[in-house]
Amino acid sequence: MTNLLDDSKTDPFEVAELAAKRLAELTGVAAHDIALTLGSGWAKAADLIGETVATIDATELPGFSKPVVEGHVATIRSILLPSGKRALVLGARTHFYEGHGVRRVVHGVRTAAAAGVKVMVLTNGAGGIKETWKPGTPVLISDHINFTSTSSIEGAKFIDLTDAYSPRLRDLARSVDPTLDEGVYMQFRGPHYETPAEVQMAKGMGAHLVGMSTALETIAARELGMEVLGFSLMTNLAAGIQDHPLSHAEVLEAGREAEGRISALLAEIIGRI
Ligand code: 8IG
Repeated sequence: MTNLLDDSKTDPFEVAELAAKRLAELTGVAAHDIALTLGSGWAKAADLIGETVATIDATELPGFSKPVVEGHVATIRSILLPSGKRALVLGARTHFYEGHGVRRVVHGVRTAAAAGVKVMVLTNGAGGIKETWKPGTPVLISDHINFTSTSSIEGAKFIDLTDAYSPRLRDLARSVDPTLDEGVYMQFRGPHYETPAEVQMAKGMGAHLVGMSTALETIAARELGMEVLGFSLMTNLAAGIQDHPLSHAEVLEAGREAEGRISALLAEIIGRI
């Protein structure tokens, strides 16, 4: 399928501007303040943060395309928060492992920025390296290691990534739940999980979480000056840390079990931003 972003001559920021303009027309909301990408286990937060005023099919916006998984509809929801702020929930993220290139991976983030968003909330499901974490534990992302061998930046733009994950927002999250732990998230390409040897390498490099998203999205958000709040749901201990093989079914089950709890936590945090 053709996509505007696949043409190297098109400017991805122009496509994001077009998408934001169409978003405003379709939702009737001129600008948004906060955007959320809800990964495995976090989806229920969308129903808890406020009143959904519009739901659109992402494929109606320039640059977005049909999700690869049959039966999946990528929706974008505009939500009015009790504070009067406007939130955008970006459904069905494009993963780097899908092979459509980095532009498609970060198009939602760029569209959010073009729609006026200043705070980008990125959530995911991840494998945990800290043995003390139990599946179902939400972890604040304190920093990342981008292990994808690529960048979401095009051209010679030198983006500072010190405090990429906003210390202000991390403090705010901990004011809601002081027991929240933090960790360094390492993005692998996937879609296979790591070998136990790779997990030991990640541990040695300083990672506490391993996953297949988020780092490239954070880089794109920082290029655009957005504040980032990152959360992982630790659904499984990483390969070789747990005593049995990883299974997608087990990951989904841990997500389902934790969903109500962590979505309520995230909604409370969003309410204070
Ligand atoms: I959920 O153990 C989930 N996503 N790379 N490794 C990687 N991604 C993941 C994992 C994991 N668990």
